Amino acid sequence: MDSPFAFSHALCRAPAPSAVNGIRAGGGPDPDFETLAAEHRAYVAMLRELGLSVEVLSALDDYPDALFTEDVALTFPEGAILLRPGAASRAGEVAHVREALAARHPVLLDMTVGHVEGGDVLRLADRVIIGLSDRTDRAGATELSGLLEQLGYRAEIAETPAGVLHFKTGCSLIDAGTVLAVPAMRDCPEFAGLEVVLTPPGEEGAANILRVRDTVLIGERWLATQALLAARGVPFRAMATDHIARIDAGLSCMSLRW
Ligand code: CIR
Repeated sequence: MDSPFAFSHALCRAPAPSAVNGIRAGGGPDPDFETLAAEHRAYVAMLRELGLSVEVLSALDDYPDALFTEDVALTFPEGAILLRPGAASRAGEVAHVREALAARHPVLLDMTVGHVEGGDVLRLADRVIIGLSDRTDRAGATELSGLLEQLGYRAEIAETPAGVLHFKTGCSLIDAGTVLAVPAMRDCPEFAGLEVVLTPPGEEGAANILRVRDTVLIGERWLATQALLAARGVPFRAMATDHIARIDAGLSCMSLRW
């Protein structure tokens, strides 16, 4: 199996003005569309700077959350899998990535039952963890495990703590052997064999980092977590994410990578 970070391609989607109405669990201020769009452009530019070939699909105003391409498919060098998002308002997004993925992936598999969103799927070096959540159910996770096996990946099904939107809202890989996790996920049994580094107090929102090749992307406001990465000698780039975060998203959500 390849490194989980050795990406050469990414698929993104430009935000539509309706993105300000994206799903969000809590209250808080609305995102400002121009600022959110600027955050998205900077993200795409950063992926390109890190050497990826990035395709940016056109905005879909009927789907406020469609810029979060990570949730509607899984992509690997061996092929791609179209998912079934658990959020009803997001189900229709899947059809809009099919063509782009079919053009790039000779093997394209479909889920047929249950629900899985890509934010609940964490790829490790030797396996894939599928977190059950309000968006991902056991029927979907079980079917997805079989589809992953067809692509040569072993899957494990895990629990996501209540109140955490997606599994990867609460954890991400720093490197192949180290996971950054919120304290509520410290004892996740599927992390056995990995070093678990906890987000510093008050920085639970930092857990959704994105490692691309040798560089970790992290939200710019998470200074204590950045210090932690610096102390470990991990190269990182700080990104503006405040307005994306107002609709419950972080750095992994805005792309599919392979
Ligand atoms: C949603 O609730 O579906 C969007 N507002 C945020 C999706 C974030 N995606 C992710 O964590 N992978």
